[in-house]
Amino acid sequence: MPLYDALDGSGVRHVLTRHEQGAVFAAEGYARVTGKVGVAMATSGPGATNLVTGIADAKMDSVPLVCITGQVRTAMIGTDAFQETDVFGVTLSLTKWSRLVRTIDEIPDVIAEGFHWARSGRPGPVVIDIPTDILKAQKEFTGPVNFRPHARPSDAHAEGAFSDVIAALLHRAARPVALVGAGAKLSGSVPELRQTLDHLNIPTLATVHGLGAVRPESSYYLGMVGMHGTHAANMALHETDLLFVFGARLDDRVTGDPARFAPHAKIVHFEIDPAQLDRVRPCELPVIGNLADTIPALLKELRRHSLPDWSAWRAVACGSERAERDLHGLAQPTKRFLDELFSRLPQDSVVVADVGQHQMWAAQRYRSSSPRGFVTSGGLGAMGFALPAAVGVQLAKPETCVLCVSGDGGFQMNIQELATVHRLGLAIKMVIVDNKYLGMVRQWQQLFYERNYAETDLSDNPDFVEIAKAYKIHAWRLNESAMAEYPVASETGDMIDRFLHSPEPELLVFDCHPEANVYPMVPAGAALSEMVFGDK
Ligand SMILES: Cc1ncc(C[n+]2csc(CCOP(=O)(O)OP(=O)(O)O)c2C)c(N)n1
Ligand SMILES: [Mg+2]
Repeated sequence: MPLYDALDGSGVRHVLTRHEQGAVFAAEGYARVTGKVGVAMATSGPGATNLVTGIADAKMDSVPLVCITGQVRTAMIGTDAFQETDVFGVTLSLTKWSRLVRTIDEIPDVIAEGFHWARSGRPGPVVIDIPTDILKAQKEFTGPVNFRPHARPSDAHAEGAFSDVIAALLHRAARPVALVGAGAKLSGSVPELRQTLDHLNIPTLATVHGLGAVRPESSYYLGMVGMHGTHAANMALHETDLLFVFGARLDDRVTGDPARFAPHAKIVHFEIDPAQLDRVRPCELPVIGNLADTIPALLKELRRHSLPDWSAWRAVACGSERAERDLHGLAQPTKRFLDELFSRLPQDSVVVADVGQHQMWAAQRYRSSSPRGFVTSGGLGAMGFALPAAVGVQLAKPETCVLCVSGDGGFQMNIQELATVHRLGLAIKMVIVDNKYLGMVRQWQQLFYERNYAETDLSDNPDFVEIAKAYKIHAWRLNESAMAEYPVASETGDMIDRFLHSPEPELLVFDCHPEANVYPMVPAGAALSEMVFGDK
């Protein structure tokens, strides 16, 4: 209350969500599209613990976040006071940096240092816990703030230092590949990365967070890697003998069986966080630093060397026999629907996806070259992320079309944020891919548990159109039969256009086949070369 009392009229814009998890995901949405620090606040105890999932999510996906939590008064700490939780302790393993404030004098420095750690190096979450007596105390701020970040040695030394090694590796390589992760967009080095890739002209792949960093129309681009990546991308990884990794941590959804990941490759890893190196196996050459420094240095070196002729390898890796292979028919209408939506989106729109089958279909169909245009909870995979994250994205970019794609399960995890959407009049375009299942889990039950769909049936879903109405949000329903004709009938197309271009919030419920599956797929424990393309 003392903080809210002071905030009122302070000029800082505060957005009230309906659940603290909504607040932290909204702050993440804001941070993910702007690169600026998102801030979420919550009261002590249950308010603070409701932030935990968002903090874990920000840690996994390198999102700059400052969470400010209220704490019981200093004298009561450790007494099991009313609404006391040791938030510092609870979030210790999830934060980059955290602090329990003990005196009012610390506040300016703690805030400065917190924001510094959230956005410096590999971005991540910070927690600042402030007891209520300190929030109530008054003191004139006379400045200055004493905190000064430690000067880091310049990354410029990377220049030259690795050129000979890279040149030698390149000249010995017959099948080089580039893998692009989140680091390119986080560091703001996408233009330089694209120049580098154009120069290298080698088969190039993206992780889910790398989508948009590579121009999808580039002749050398093979699409997304990993469990639901493209056949071409995964085979290129399996065959490569020299792998450039640009800002990706090689998570297990990317590598498949780590023991059999890129088995022939020497790895050159461009990475800001040394802790992410050698996770799968030792790399031949780590290039530690901000990609904004190391990629331009690489490009400069590359331009001084002539490169071998890799056209035969390019022809194999990008060849038509590796074109999209998905022999599973039941998901076609949903994929067409997403294609239809994405192709009608205005340029520079942002797609926010929740977690599950719809997320993977959306990632597979996403074809934009907007580096921060695809927002999803990748590392943690937190259902309920999309709707509140879309709130944060739309607040950060009021003029941008924000398309939120959720599942019927995940949408119900933060459905209360429809009230925030309505209250703020945010023109978010919300889609629920309604397959009446916790679909991704059901898919695994079908494939690996003999179709025992234990506790994944959502056939008693509420009527989402009626729910939206109760929140005073316009809603529609579209049956997958509308996608039987392709290209779609003009009325369907017009309806999708009206939906996307409406100045109001809109919800569109798409009825998806309950047993539609995501393919291709690398089964758990398999190598990337062991993809399956449809149901047995
Ligand atoms: C908070 C949370 N709980 C559980 C899971 C495990 N999980 C992953 S996908 C999924 C099903 C998602 O169902 P739905 O939102 O309907 O999306 P669909 O897969 O059907 O498209 C579940 C339960 C998770 N990722 N996050
Ligand atoms: Mg579902």
